[in-house]
Amino acid sequence: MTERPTITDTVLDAVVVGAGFAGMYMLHRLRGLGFTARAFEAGSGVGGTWYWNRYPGARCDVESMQYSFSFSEELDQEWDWSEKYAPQPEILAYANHVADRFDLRRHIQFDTRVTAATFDEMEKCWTVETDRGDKVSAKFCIMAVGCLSAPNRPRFEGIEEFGGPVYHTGEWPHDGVDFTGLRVGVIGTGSSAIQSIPIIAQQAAALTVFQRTATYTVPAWNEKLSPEYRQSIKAAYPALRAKARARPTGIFFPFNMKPALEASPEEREKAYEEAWARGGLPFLGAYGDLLFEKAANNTIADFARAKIRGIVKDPATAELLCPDNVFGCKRLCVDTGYFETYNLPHVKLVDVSKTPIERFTKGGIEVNGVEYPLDAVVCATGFAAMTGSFDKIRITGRGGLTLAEKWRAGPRTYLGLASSGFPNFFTITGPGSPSVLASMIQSIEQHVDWMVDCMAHLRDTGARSIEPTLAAEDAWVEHVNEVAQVSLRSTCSSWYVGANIPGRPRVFMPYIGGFPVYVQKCNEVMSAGFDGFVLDTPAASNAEPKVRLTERWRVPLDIDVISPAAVAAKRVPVI
Ligand code: N01
Repeated sequence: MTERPTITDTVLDAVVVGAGFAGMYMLHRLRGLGFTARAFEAGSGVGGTWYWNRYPGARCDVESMQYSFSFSEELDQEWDWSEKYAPQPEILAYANHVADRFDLRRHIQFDTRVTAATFDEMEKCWTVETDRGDKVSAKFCIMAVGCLSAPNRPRFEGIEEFGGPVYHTGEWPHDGVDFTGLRVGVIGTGSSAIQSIPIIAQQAAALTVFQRTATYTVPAWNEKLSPEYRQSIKAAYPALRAKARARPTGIFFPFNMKPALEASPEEREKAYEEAWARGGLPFLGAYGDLLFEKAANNTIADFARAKIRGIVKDPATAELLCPDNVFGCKRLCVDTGYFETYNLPHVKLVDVSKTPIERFTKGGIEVNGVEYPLDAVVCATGFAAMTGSFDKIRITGRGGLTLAEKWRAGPRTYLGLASSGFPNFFTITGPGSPSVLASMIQSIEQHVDWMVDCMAHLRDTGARSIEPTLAAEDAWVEHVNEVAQVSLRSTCSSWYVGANIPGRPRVFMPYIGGFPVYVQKCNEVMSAGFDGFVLDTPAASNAEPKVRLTERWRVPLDIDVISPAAVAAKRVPVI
């Protein structure tokens, strides 16, 4: 960490908390419209998720040609992704390239964690404080803290007595870890575990996986991208981006809207085999009713379990690995050689669903009276999703209300953009927006463009503040809940509902109604002069909002996938 003077007398238009993809793009847009802004970032570099998650095998599960910024045609053309699913180092290199290319670093204070943000009702501005003693004032406070960035470290008894190192996948050492010759334990079987287990198994002398819930995972069939393929995408990049924006997930891939229950068993088997052969998250797009009808979901779940039984040679291990919950209810995983890893003689699976991990001992982990000897442990135990990073900062709005108090029974926002009682406070990919159910980078860009147009409108009109009305927020929260109930996604104990961590309120946090439907709503709110928001505007001003950045989000729905009937019935298939 480099020495630097404390910043105490700065007055800015905006403070941005975080310099991942969200914070970087926000800085870029703010600077472009002449706002003064500074980002505070806890890490020593840009990249957010891709800065922290350096565990072995970390890579994206959205195809790289679509997992990138879309705002700059030059950026699209000059960057070359090497693989279908980009590995973490390459995504981090891309983030660094963006920071350099758009000259963002000089607006970022690294190695600095924001500890408090307090709204001054008289001055209508935020005071933001950091763990390095900085205290700056800004009209707008923008949270770019990410959805999966507060690691969940369960409090296992005896963990401090364990003789070896304990790692968390979300805070991986920058120098890497050499597991050669070690007996390694991995706790958890979510996406991070599923990606890292096959790689750790290649190094470790023995690998023991502690599984609480078995996971559905689909092969990635990752491969190198040829220059010809890259060129074919680049030749029509804007068209691909436009098609992606019109999709429920903000990602373009083949999708079949026909119901699984209307197909014969033979037709279904063929469709699932073909979708499995394509691999990845689009597997869930094999039929249109899979996340709405339990009987339809059973057909794809049976297919996936048969695949596991076909791959894993030991029948008892195969049965343990077969999930019994709704397929795709928890976030679907995408793997390379995950189930095959359990055929290796030095890899063991331990069920901790009925008998949880009792304690760490000096030499290992104890479950049900049995000690498993270990030299190192990897906690792939996930995150306090969506709200965890907000909880770490004391955020105080009007009347001394803290965000933690307001969100005690679950997050409450209007459109996931802002929260009543917290004027001039924006939440990029906040709870109540599609965020993790859509391509994160698309979600980030749409949110930032909307927010910066909104801030520019305040500047145009001389307005001092904006915040949602309680009525608009309540109606939106109700809608988010109502739509969630339609999907089978709301039925299991996933991090989407906060159920991965004991004591968190059970609320479906992201908006599942589909990215384009959501974007339409944001556009309508802006066109109607920020309907559902209260602006503290001078009486003389009734200027209409000028659309500067949000124009590119005015795309039609993709009728093949999102028919008006599907939207009316709130059955928009989000993968
Ligand atoms: O975390 P998770 P993750 N004792 O919460 C288990 C994104 N991501 O880091 O299911 C024992 O999914 C827990 O068990 P259970 C992606 O959106 C993307 O893997 O709660 N076990 C679960 O098995 C993903 O969904 C990519 O019963 C305990 C595991 O730990 C999200 O991040 C890659 C436990 C946690 O799984 C989070 O993924 C990686 C305990 N006390 C992540 N506590 C890609 O782009 C928790 N567990 C590919």
